[in-house]
Amino acid sequence: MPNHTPLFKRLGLVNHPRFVAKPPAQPGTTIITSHNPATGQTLAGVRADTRASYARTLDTAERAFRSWRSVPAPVRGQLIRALGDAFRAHKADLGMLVSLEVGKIIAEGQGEIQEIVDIADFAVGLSRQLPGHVFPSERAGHRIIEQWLPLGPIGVISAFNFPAAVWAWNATLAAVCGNPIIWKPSLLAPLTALACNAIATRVAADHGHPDIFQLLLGTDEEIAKPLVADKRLPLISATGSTRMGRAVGQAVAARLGRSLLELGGNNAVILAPDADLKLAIPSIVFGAVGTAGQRCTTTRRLIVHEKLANKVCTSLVNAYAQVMTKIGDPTRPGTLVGPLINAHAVASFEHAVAAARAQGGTILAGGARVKRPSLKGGHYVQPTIIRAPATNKLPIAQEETFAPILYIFTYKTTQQAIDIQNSVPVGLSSAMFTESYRTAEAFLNNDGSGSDCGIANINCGTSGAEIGGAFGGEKETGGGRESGSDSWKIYMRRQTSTLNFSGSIQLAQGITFQ
Ligand code: UN1
Repeated sequence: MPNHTPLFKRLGLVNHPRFVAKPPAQPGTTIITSHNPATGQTLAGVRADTRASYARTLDTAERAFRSWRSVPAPVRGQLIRALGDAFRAHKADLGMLVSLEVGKIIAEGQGEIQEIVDIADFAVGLSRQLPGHVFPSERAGHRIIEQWLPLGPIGVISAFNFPAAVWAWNATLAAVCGNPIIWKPSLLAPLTALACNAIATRVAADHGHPDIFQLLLGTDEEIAKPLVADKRLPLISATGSTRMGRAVGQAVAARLGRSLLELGGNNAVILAPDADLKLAIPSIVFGAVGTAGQRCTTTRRLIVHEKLANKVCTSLVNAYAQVMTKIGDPTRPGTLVGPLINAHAVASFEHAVAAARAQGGTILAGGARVKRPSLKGGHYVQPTIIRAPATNKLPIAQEETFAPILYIFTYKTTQQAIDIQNSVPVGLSSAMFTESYRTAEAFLNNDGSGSDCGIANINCGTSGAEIGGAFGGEKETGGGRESGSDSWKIYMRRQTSTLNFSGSIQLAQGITFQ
């Protein structure tokens, strides 16, 4: 078994009071054990939080808020600048830890850390802006201004598939907005969370604010449920399944808190009859197979014009034949497809394939577990293509299965393609490949009749969004927006002020009251 101790040492894990090098075989709930999905072996463990440490964490966050909010925003930005530099310096090691813990190939593990560096850069710039508005008043000698104020401690719940970047989207923006962060990561990626949070805490301590990044690790009963219900957290940002988001959204709404939900996706690529297949095929393959199909933005459906269908199926089957030879240890250069996260994910994959078969789908590629002796213990499945029957009816494709399964549908008219694309309950990402301006505009139509997703791309796949745009989606994706654009506003409270410099009192709406 490879020795990961040097890596853990470089990341400051080995001497961390919560790190458990050799967790007991039956740890119960006091230690969260991390497993390598590529081998099934135990990596290490992290001591879980308790009700008592929960209470301390919340008290600390409240205290930290009172001092952090008074630091001028551009000075807060300097802390985030140092944080970005620290992640730059640890990019290779943290990327490797992500690969070990959740099975991403090296390039994607590092890409995830790069996303932290990118959002940190964005947040530093933002720290000099946080722009408010000035509005004309209807009263002479008056002005209306709007300013944005720190909100309070922010709860962040993140999923295993982006175990670092999604925390950073929230943490960097929330921090420049003047808020401390309490992070409840996935129990499937506790080491990545511990390492990232330790780096952030060290940088924050160097800047005199040791308590703005805190971690709470524990079960739903012990930690997540109390966190979501806690009135001291004005905002809960949660990324994960629609089922989880529904529970979080309802609990937060019950206390009239604010939630930012980034939930499931069932993302489609539409291939118009004039699509440039040199662009489309590699984009589809990366979108469907990258991260072993475990991104919210994974391409799960291909909606191809009937004229192109056979040709596209053949090209994809050929591309997948090559990809099949590159399934394996994600930490090895050259691997393109790593494992799924655990045995449960493999069972969901098998369930979806069986359902598709029973519903009349044809398996064009893959469809089974990978049973290579060298990959024993790992949760590997074959990237899979399933063509829907001629009726286009394949109910299983309505569901998000977190695995590399691509369902193929055909269409005749652009409207039909858009209708199929919009027919699922979620609405995160979407893409169309076309050389025609008119067809592209039908997809993006500003009357809202095109794609109903939060992301709609032309000649660019569904996954791998940059941090600069707002990220999130509609319908059962939850409606939240994270990362770029004006997503920062959710981490602040808005205040409208009317300023009277006229020297007299005038009432609005022309009211006289004497
Ligand atoms: C997610 O899967 O939760 O657009 C986030 C992408 C990445 C982020 C995905 N930048 O695929």
